[in-house]
Amino acid sequence: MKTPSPARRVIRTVCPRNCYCTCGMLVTVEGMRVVAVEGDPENPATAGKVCLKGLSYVERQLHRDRLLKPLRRRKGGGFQEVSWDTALEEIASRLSRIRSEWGPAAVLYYEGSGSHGALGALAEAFWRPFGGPTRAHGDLCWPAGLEAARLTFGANLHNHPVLTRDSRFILVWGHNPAETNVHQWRLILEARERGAGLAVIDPRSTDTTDAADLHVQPVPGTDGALALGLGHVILEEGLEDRAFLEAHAWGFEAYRERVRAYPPAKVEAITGVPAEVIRTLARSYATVKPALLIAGFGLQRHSRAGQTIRAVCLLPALTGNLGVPGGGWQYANLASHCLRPPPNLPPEPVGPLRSFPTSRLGWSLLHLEDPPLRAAWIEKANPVSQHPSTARVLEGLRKLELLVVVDQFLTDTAREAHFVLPAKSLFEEEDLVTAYWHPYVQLRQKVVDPPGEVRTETEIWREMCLRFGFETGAFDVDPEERLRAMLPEGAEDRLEELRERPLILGGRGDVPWADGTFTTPSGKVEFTSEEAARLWGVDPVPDFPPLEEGAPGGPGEEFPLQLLTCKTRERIHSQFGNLSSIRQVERRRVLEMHPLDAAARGLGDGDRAKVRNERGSVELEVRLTPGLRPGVVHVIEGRSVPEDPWMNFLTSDGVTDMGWGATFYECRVEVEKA
Ligand SMILES: Nc1nc2c(c(=O)[nH]1)N[C@H]1C(S)=C(S)[C@@H](COP(=O)(O)OP(=O)(O)OC[C@H]3O[C@@H](n4cnc5c(=O)[nH]c(N)nc54)[C@H](O)[C@@H]3O)O[C@H]1N2
Ligand SMILES: Nc1nc2c(c(=O)[nH]1)N[C@H]1C(S)=C(S)[C@@H](COP(=O)(O)OP(=O)(O)OC[C@H]3O[C@@H](n4cnc5c(=O)[nH]c(N)nc54)[C@H](O)[C@@H]3O)O[C@H]1N2
Ligand code: SF4
Ligand SMILES: [Mo]
Repeated sequence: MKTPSPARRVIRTVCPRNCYCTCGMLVTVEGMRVVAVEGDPENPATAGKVCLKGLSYVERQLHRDRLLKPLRRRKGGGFQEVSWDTALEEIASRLSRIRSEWGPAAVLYYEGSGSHGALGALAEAFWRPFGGPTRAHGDLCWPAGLEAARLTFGANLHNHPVLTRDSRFILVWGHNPAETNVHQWRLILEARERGAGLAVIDPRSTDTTDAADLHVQPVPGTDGALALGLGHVILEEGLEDRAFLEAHAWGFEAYRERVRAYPPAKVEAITGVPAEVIRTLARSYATVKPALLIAGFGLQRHSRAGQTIRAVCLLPALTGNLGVPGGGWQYANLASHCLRPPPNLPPEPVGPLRSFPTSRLGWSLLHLEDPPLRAAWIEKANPVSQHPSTARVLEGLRKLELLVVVDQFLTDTAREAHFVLPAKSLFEEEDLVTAYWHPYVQLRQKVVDPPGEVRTETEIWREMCLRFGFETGAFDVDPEERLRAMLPEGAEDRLEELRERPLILGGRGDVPWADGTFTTPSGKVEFTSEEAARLWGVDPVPDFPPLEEGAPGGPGEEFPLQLLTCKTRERIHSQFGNLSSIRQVERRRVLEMHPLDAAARGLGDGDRAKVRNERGSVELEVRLTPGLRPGVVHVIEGRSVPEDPWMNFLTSDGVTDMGWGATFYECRVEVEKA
């Protein structure tokens, strides 16, 4: 056995990726080297396990591609290393000139989801006194569903994840937890071992659907109709929970009227799901108790997202599954989102501040006026890979006078920058991290110092403030005192405890709504929401307006196939794909296509094919995939290395009906031999 080095130590920290799990981790360090990562058994939801990506941090931490010094674009192309002073001086002087010539709104500040941590808010210490840059609102991910659930229940909360084990029937809808929430998957499998039924609604076959008793494959984007159809059967057969509805439903009669218009035969015509399957699913879900409905973010990446999630999330209320251990509605759990902003932030600038829906980034870079965007600062984001309508994003970024990107790697976005500033990793700064599936606040303890000349974003913003002569009060605080002050009122003295274990500090209980209190305007579950109509101009009762671009039979028959670009187990979006530990095991990017669709186009397994629409075209190898719903094609999203396809050249920069989300999965294409 190797003798442990005297400097060998194990430090508790947390994975800050945009991932449901937000795993607690124990990191072994020797000197300044991370030598092992394990799961933290103190986190009851993530139970001492991390995924392959978590394990791969050992490779990622000091990977040869990691940026260690600031880079400045060379005149003839390529980059040269420069000192921090040179980089920040030049950036500050160019930003300052643009601000005085065009005003602060000529600068875009955009922060993505690359790393979660409460200290990210320190960017405000610079941008507020700067006068307020243009920003993006909404996001690329989940906001339509968040808003739909908020309108219905008053908040986004769900049962403690471990209560999944007590479920007797689990309905997973537009979600692939076997890949995207591996801890939820572990709990679902435990419930299965204890006898729970599992139904999955997904147009694709996935590891999740492979384990189900019932796999339902609707036409993508038609789930609103399917949910209304299930409501129809449940009411027609008297399977609703009358006592719950009498006490807690608002606007129920209008909902009853609405679902009357969605009998199974009509829903079959819209969704492609046989009427008998709709009946079977409705009966299983409404009669086996407690039943848990888990809806994914994949369900709401189209323009009717909000109305769809409203229709889906009423089903647990209709069947009396809310406020019940083992039952419930799972979409997002914001119970841990209870932290306060960092102390001493300067006040917000007065006056209207400009922003645009995130998915419209490319368009906004190209077309915003008064003032046009002249500069952008992008951190924790890789929009050239991750935003829709890549052609517009690239063109928009290329016309900027100044693009600053803060990242660990030279990503597709960083390659477009005038300056690339090297970013810290998760191990290099102490921070607080919240989650969106489990209820724990965790301390991301610092594990090692940043390598090379890497600086934390906190230091970068402080330096920028100094260069502009702004107050640095938000930075001149002891880092531990700052984190203490960010804990919720009354919990300030619990920072030391967080070094030992994750804590529930939000105080919302393990089973929300067990007391029947809903924080909606009516105090009840809103089957009818006047607020939805007022804020978003939608029907107050969930309805099913067909997609603009999404569904076959609609306009655009020229592009008859629906393209989905979903997540994969081995990466988080554009992250991790550059690591050899990941590349050794991950699946290739291929065009998954139903054999019937392929045959109709003279394509066979392994052929090169061109996927195209009016926005762009991408070449890929065909993989015949009988498990797909015919009419649907799929390619894994996220671009980490040059050989990955650029799928977002094809996607549209549409905006969801609520919450300003993106419409990645409302994407029609045609495929032909390349
Ligand atoms: N390994 C890994 N885990 C991740 C991530 C990652 O990149 N990698 N990303 C994290 C993030 S940011 C997110 S947002 C989540 C997303 O996690 P999920 O909610 O699982 O989202 P998606 O993979 O987008 O879609 C899930 C499933 O929905 C199906 N689907 C697509 N359109 C429709 C539809 O119209 N109706 C129905 N019924 N199903 C549809 C897709 O075929 C897909 O299998 O995962 C998080 N976890
Ligand atoms: N076609 C298609 N496109 C999609 C989706 C889809 O389903 N299909 N899903 C969408 C969804 S759900 C999401 S959430 C978005 C995600 O979009 P992004 O948030 O842009 O995604 P990431 O690839 O995770 O990129 C974040 C970048 O952050 C960097 N980074 C990591 N840690 C740090 C840090 O501490 N500091 C700094 N400065 N940088 C850091 C990483 O190296 C990476 O380059 O993508 C969306 N795009
Ligand atoms: S990527 Fe997700 S599952 Fe993997 S270690 Fe991080 S939080 Fe856990
Ligand atoms: Mo996301």
